[in-house]
Amino acid sequence: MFTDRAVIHIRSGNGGHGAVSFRREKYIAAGGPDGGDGGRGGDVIFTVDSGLSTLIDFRYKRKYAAGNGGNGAGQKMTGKNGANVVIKVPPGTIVKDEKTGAVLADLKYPGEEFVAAKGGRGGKGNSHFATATRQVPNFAKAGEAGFEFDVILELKLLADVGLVGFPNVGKSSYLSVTTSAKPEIADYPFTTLTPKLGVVMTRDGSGYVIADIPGLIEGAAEGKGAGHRFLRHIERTRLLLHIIDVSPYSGRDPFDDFLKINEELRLYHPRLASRPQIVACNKTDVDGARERFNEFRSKFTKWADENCESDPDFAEYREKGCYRLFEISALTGEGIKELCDYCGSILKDIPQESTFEDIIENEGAELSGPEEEELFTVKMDGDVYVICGRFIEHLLDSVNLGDYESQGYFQRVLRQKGVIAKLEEMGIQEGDTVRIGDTEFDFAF
Ligand SMILES: Nc1nc2c(ncn2[C@@H]2O[C@H](COP(=O)(O)OP(=O)(O)OP(=O)(O)O)[C@@H](O)[C@H]2O)c(=O)[nH]1
Ligand SMILES: [Mg+2]
Repeated sequence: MFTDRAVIHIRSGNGGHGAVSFRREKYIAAGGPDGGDGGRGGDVIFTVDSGLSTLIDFRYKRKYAAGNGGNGAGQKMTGKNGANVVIKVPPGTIVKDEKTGAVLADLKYPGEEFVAAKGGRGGKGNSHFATATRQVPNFAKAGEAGFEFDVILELKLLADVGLVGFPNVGKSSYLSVTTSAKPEIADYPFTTLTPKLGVVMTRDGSGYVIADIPGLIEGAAEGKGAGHRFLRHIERTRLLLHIIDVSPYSGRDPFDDFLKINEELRLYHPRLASRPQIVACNKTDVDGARERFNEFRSKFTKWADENCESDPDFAEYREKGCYRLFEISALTGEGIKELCDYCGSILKDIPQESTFEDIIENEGAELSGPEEEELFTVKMDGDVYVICGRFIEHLLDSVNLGDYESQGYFQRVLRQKGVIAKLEEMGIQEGDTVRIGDTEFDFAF
């Protein structure tokens, strides 16, 4: 599968320093310490945005820094917390540590979040350090430094648009002029043997992925040629771009081509035939192509009108701009930009999640199965119950076990995720020792 990749630099904020200050008020002789705490540094957070499908944004912006916490001040004033930086990534993005190559997160679901670098904690002001014997604490704590490192983002690209059509109509040529992909192009059928992908940049700066699918022939749905395998790829795309050769060279009738390819799609899966489709007549630069295009247009329009009458779903599609006809030349570039932008605008109304969920459904065992099972594991180390799992270590990092409310939260999450049930199933008794990471505590739930 084709992967998109980007390396970016991230930095979480430093915690602010605690203040050294003493109360100064009229009529109060020796005021006590009143230095406030430093604010917390901002986190670097990745979040999954289903509106994105590529890592194209990271080619331009490579540095992401969260805000530093403000320093504490007198009168117990706490410094401001630094602002978090939230980095939006498309579903399916894997975040890796650039140095070690370790996978830090595998972000799949819209809305999912991952804190890649926590901001430093603010230092405590001197007001915390007064004791009975030390009434004038002349020190405060410095804020903790944030973290700074490079991460690799990797995305297995899912194609948004699938190019379909007869062999030799110019699908690879279209890919090569609209993206930076370099497919093989030649004047004979079946040049493209495996699907190729490329990222199209639209004028508004967003991107989408197109897949150049090897030419289909009649009988593909029955498994003729390698058609069946290619149809599986098309199944995953949100929009079909049907390319038709209107030059006299093809030796076939363009409208006949159009119907035949659609018939193959329908035979393979009725859902494919009703997938939004844009029709692009290519090679309009060739002599005689114009006449053939005009002929195609009148037959096509008649066909579309008839379909609208008999099928309300089709009418709705057409209203939304699907089955719109374009004239292009991949050779001269005519009509290409308009078509690219049009596909981009249509895609905005076709939800992304459904395609992604489809894939999880199809490849369920591979993608979602192990994730669920490996949420956490419990092992015995002598008498100690050892709980492992990335989520649980994150959880522990994010709570303060010395704090009553935090403890309550921690226990609730453990219960929700089934950790308590698992421990009980293993026969844990009150007072037994539980270990998570480096932290040990007594079981008391
Ligand atoms: N004149 C002209 N020739 C074109 C145009 N687009 C593609 N061609 C030529 O048509 C031939 C086939 O183009 P490809 O892009 O390889 O076609 P394909 O649909 O990918 O073909 P397969 O991979 O074999 O299915 C090549 O010789 C291209 O140079 C065009 O707009 N005008
Ligand atoms: Mg090709």
